Amino acid sequence: MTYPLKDRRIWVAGHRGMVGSAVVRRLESEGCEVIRAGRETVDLQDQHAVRNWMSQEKPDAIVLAAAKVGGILANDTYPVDFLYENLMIEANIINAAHLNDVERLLFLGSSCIYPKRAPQPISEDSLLTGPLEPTNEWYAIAKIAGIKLVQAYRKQYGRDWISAMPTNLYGPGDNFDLQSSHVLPALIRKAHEAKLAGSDHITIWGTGTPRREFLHADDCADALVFLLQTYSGDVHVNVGSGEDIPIHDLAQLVCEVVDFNGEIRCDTTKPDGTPRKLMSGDKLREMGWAPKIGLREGIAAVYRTHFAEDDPIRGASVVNI
Ligand code: GFB
Repeated sequence: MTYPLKDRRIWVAGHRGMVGSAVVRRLESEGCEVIRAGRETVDLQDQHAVRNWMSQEKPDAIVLAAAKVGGILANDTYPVDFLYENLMIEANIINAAHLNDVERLLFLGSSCIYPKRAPQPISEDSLLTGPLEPTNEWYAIAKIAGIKLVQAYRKQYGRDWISAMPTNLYGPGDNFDLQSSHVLPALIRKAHEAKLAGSDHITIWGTGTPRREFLHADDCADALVFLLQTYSGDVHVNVGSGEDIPIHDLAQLVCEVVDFNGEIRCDTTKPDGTPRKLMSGDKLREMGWAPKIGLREGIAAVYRTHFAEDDPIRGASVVNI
């Protein structure tokens, strides 16, 4: 199956977010027209506004990267926001895409959709086979609903739409707010600020024993464009690096990159979350895609981009739309 992007009009929903902006960069070489719509243009939580906007813009394809995202503490603290806002955004966009005959749609989920104790590495068929991780079950349920809605439109209306499940992502334009961010940007910022302050330690959340898989946003964007062009199937596709690392070792790696030599302390009043969520990348590898950016190299690039001249910390809001 091939879907040539040249001369197509592709809406990147969530174009300002870390993933959305990486997809916009990746599409630059495809000869397509990228449609952008900030929330000043259309409120994605307003069904009427989304239908009106879509009927005027009539994109040929949509990369649905708009979502309310955040780390473990934000997810655990704002369950209504993570469930309700993500349900509204995806339902409005997917339904309006159907009403406007959008040819291709790629829905973006997350690796937290899988059961807390799924056998590792986690394959796509582990979905809905066990209880979710409590700290982010609301976001997970919203994303599972999105996967199912895409499948429903394939089944009932023959829509050639697909879903992708990225692992924990990091990259340029990440959220560095220490309360709402994911672990990797938080550790980069903590090590950097400790170095500037001459502090003798940084404090990480939890025990440092959970393991996480990381993929650079530019690798993720490359995989998403690859799938948009080549994949058609009911089953969602995992997008990961295929390697995971204990959080404590990640903190050590970040300190090496930042050149901070202090102690790494653990605040065990904060949650660990799921012990591990390494995904199987076999399905995507068999299609011929593989990541290019190694973790150390990727962290160093993010550090240069956001902290080299000690940029003001871009504490992006929790809402990356
Ligand atoms: O990245 P993170 O916030 O989210 O946390 P999840 C990953 C691990 O890093 C957890 C630990 O065990 C955290 O306790 N950690 C250590 C820290 N220090 C820090 C810190 O300073 N900040 C943060 N944020 N974590 C998310 C889901 O789960 O995964 C989202 O909540 C999404 O919905 C995302 O699915 C991909 O990996 O635990």
